[in-house]
Amino acid sequence: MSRLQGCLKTLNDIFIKYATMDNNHDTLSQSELLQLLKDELPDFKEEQLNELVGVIIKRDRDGQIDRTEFFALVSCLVLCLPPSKFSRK
Ligand SMILES: [Ca+2]
Repeated sequence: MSRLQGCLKTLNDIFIKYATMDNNHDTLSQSELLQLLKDELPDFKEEQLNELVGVIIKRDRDGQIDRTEFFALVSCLVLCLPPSKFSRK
């Protein structure tokens, strides 16, 4: 498996892991999204993640983040954050 394939599989696995924490397995609720970001972006401050999730959920029409919206969110994070956020320490 190539690195990109591995990354896509990992992202999909992460989505499934958190989306299935409640009865709606196809989407991330606000609490599922917040838990995902806290666990998977441990370098971020909790206040930053709370604010980010608040903005995302407020702008979302149904308050549920589906797979397409999750991948769009990940793309936005990659594009908006400085490359140093992704370098290995
Ligand atoms: Ca869910």
